[in-house]
Amino acid sequence: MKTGCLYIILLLVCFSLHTVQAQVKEAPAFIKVTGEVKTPLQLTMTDLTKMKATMATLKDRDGIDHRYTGIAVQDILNQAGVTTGKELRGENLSKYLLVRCADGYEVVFSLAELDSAFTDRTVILAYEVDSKPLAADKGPFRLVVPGEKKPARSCMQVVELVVRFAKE
Ligand SMILES: Nc1nc2c(c(=O)[nH]1)N[C@H]1C(S)=C(S)[C@@H](COP(=O)(O)O)O[C@H]1N2
Ligand SMILES: [Mo]
Repeated sequence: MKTGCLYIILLLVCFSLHTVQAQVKEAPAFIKVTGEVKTPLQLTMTDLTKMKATMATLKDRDGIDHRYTGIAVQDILNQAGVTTGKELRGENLSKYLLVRCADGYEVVFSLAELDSAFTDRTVILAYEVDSKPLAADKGPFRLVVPGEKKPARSCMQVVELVVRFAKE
């Protein structure tokens, strides 16, 4: 009898642990930079926090402002040897960045949209919101795209930045 009870309790514990784990699907604590890059990268939280920090403000879907800290996407692309700044001309203007997230959500930007030679708007890969790490279901990394009417391209749980040519 006693062992039967223990067995049932053990089963219940295992089941509840499994359910808790299933609720929060965590994204990995690193991002990959791949595609049309000189140097493919895998950047951890430690790598990113060593780079120059940039702030950006974004309203959530309830209209409340939040202050995000992260790295300018252009700086990350530069580190991977992507054509930015003076190199962003001619056929390179047909390149785009595909941002992939843990839940399968994907958004794209033309490289020019992310480049300070073309725009004053700075898109960042954020690792903190209001001076705190991002929540597990939103981070560890979130794109923050200021100056848009919707926060829909500010994608959460970013796992990969892929650079591609729009034409062959
Ligand atoms: N990975 C991922 N990011 C996402 C989404 C999503 O479904 N998956 N939804 C987007 C949409 S449509 C909105 S409105 C905002 C909501 O951001 P908030 O939680 O800061 O309000 O997240 C955006 N980022
Ligand atoms: Mo949305």
